Amino acid sequence: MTSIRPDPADVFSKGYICPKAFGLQDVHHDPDRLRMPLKRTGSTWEELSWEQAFDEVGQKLRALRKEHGDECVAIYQGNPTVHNVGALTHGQVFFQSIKTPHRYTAQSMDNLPHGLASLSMFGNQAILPVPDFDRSDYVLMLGANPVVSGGSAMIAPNVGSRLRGVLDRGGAIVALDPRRTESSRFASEHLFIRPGSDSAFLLAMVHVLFEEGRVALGRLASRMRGVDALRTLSSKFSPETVEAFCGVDAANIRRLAAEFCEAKRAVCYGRIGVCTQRFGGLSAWLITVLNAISGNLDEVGGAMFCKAPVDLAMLSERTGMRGSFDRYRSRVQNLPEYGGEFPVVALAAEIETSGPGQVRALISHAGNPVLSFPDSPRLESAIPKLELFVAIDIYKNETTRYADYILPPTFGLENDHYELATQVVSVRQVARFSRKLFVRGDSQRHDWEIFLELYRRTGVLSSLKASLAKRLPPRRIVDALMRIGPHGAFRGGLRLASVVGAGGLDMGPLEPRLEALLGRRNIELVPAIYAKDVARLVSAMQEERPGLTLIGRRTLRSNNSWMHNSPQLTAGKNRCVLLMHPEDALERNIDNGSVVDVASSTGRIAVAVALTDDVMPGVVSLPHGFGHQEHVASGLRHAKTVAGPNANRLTSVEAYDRLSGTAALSGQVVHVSRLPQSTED
Ligand SMILES: Nc1nc2c(c(=O)[nH]1)N[C@H]1C(S)=C(S)[C@@H](COP(=O)(O)OP(=O)(O)OC[C@H]3O[C@@H](n4cnc5c(=O)[nH]c(N)nc54)[C@H](O)[C@@H]3O)O[C@H]1N2
Ligand SMILES: Nc1nc2c(c(=O)[nH]1)N[C@H]1C(S)=C(S)[C@@H](COP(=O)(O)OP(=O)(O)OC[C@H]3O[C@@H](n4cnc5c(=O)[nH]c(N)nc54)[C@H](O)[C@@H]3O)O[C@H]1N2
Ligand SMILES: [Mo]
Repeated sequence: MTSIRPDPADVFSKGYICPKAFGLQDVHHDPDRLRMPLKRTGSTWEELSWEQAFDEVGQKLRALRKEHGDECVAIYQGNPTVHNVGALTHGQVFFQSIKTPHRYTAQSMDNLPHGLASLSMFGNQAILPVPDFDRSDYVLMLGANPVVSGGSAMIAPNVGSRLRGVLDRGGAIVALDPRRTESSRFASEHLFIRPGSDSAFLLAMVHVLFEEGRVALGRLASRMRGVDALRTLSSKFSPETVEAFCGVDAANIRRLAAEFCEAKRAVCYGRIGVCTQRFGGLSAWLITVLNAISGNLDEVGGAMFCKAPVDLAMLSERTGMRGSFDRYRSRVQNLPEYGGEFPVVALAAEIETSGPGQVRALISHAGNPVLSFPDSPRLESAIPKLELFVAIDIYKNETTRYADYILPPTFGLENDHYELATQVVSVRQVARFSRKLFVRGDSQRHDWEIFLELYRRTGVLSSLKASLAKRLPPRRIVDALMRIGPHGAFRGGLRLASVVGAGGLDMGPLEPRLEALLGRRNIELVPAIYAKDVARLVSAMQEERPGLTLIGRRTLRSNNSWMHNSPQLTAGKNRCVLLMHPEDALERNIDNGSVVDVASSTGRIAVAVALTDDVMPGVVSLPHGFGHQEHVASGLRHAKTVAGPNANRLTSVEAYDRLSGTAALSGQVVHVSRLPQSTED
């Protein structure tokens, strides 16, 4: 691989490329990348043949299952599994065939509240709204920074130019964020909002819509239930009642409500900032409520539903697998199940606490929980208590260094690529498939091949089924699903070969489709779980919260915790700094650039501070995914030279949305003080 360049002919990106993509070259050639299975005995590592590794892992898993039952096995599926087509087509089988409640994925520190809102309001967690930015006249954006993140729960290349398009059309973008972000700079207006207060702000918006007679249900009026309940629920939340809690003036809330309703096509979009907080469930629900009662649900320029080539929403309707919530609860903390998984905040205690149902084995696929989980040091100290830890990962990193076995798959351009999961939230109906550019070596295995072999050796899949599945590589499954999908008839039949042949296909902008997905179901505006949770918000509004509030930050050249071994992506200045408002610094006698002590209820770190009025007074911001230097036993030789502490030393597993179980990574109370040494410098 000599260079990576954007492709101007690409139907979707049109020549836009994310800076992280350049880092793929470094990962591809990375001498630290693992290519053969590793086995750890104490602190020594030994390379194994695949045959032997599968044999040993299979045997150990079988023995554990026999002795303690399936529920002693926990599985974590990390973020990259969402972008790995084989992990989705084949990985899920393992996930489902081992009868354990201990399934964990990154979504419980990410988008779970959005899925829960869809499940509760539309009856299906896969019916996910996507903001139709390209045709909207008014975008109200909360807790998202798509110019840096590349868009999330919304797939749109070159978000910056799309946002600029809204303003060029004479529209407006209002960003509500405790930090004036890179995306806020594309907005016509940015307002600070106090972390964790979005649900109160949104209830006040709803309140004004009712009070001023602006509620307009539009085309879907006859399908909506609970309008009166919503009016009653929001009646206590006048803008004047919430302004102090939110840090947004009542007059501004009233004005925004009016603007939102007066715009021809408006959409409210909220992302991780509204999800990974104390009231993630309420906030995600209220975003869809606001879109619904302003007549912007399933309408052009509003919150729409993508008819993806592989139509996972419709497939889940047809198969009746619409998702679930709270069918059962976790053993130790009594946390609700969602879609057959427990929230990640439950895992450490489930390993630590003995008794029937204790987690004794962990299979981690494409995850780095020792950096990415809330209170990650606690998980780190729980991991050695496991009887077996198997990691499927390309690196020996901060987490996998604790594994008994690391099974390293092929990576990136050695794989066929299709965005099976995220295409459902694409802002256009596109089909793009990238053939692998490098043929894997004989001694390498794809993620999906590793899964199949594990199922077989563990005894969850018969040899016959495993060998049949082996003849069905991910691309064949994608092809079959495309043919039966909604575009199967597009230009004489959409199939993988036609997509590949054309270099990708664009089948146009989003089209209204919610009624087809809902079938006979209605839209529940006020599902009981939310009505009940509002009481918790009311009491939080009276609380005093001393100290500063910590929020996160994503940086353009980081990808959560795992691309810092790329020299290209980590060149230049230290990006893992604590942003602090000058007023807060003055009060604490803290100078720009000095190293400060940051303490929370769970841990403390030392970090360099950068003063800026881009953060709200009372709020400090620190990116996650760093902390490599603290882990000398990791095999990431370059990452270990990258500065920056692990933000998740500060986040607590006790901080989660009581409704959904989603980790509250944002909104942790911290105390920041000058370090004695920094005076001497
Ligand atoms: N404080 C704080 N913490 C956060 C967040 C935050 O905003 N603030 N964000 C949260 C969010 S949204 C997420 S999604 C999580 C992410 O956290 P994780 O799910 O733990 O994912 P990553 O940190 O991205 O680590 C990915 C791992 O996958 C490996 N990998 C990469 N590609 C492949 C592949 O193709 N196959 C395999 N088998 N392995 C691969 C990498 O080596 C790495 O070990 O972090 C969460 N943690
Ligand atoms: N470059 C880069 N891109 C990424 C990633 C990465 O690590 N680096 N990670 C990927 C992943 S896994 C994900 S899930 C997506 C996430 O995509 P986004 O959700 O767009 O991610 P963030 O940049 O974390 O944006 C969250 C915003 O919420 C704000 N915020 C924090 N707390 C609150 C609050 O209580 N209320 C409000 N209103 N705002 C708040 C933060 O200041 C921040 O601006 O990004 C993906 N893209
Ligand atoms: Mo994420």
